[in-house]
Amino acid sequence: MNTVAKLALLAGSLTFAGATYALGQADRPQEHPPRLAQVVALDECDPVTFNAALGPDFCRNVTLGAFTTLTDLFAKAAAGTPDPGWDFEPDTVNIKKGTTLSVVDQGGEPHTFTEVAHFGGGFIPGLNAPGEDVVPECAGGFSNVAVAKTRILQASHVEVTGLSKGEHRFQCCIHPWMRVKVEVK
Ligand SMILES: [Cu+2]
Repeated sequence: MNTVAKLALLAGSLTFAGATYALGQADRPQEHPPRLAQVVALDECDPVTFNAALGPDFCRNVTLGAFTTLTDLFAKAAAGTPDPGWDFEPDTVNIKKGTTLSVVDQGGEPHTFTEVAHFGGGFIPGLNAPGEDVVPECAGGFSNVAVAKTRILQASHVEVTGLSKGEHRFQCCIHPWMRVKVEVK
């Protein structure tokens, strides 16, 4: 084979390889859909009052002037009208089995993303709705390893995998009005 023929053959196989690669890329979204769903935890903690009571750096300044003081947060919860600035978004997630749930804390303070059989109160009685008791999954607070493992710190995330088909409920064990329903199909 002369050099020209070898080069032509090489060029042909490179083109073929390139085409195969491109086809593989194009096919990927259908064959392997992105199995990741994101949930965001939000809050509007006031660094001055939170940190005075709970320690330096407990609440970090992330919102732009939209703060709720620690006293107001408790007062609103006790009145049965908890602060909507403390929130998981979205409230409902529909996923296929095998999807990883990534929960990121974009708020200023820690939260938990804890699976519960039934929504209810958290482990800080003063933040629960009137008459609401702590749910078993939140009992003991962070001294309970099972609860501590579901904690999400500021600017970090947790990943929830292996969810079975059906409906799952997650809530924050600190701010129990932060709730998410996950439907797995
Ligand atoms: Cu929370």
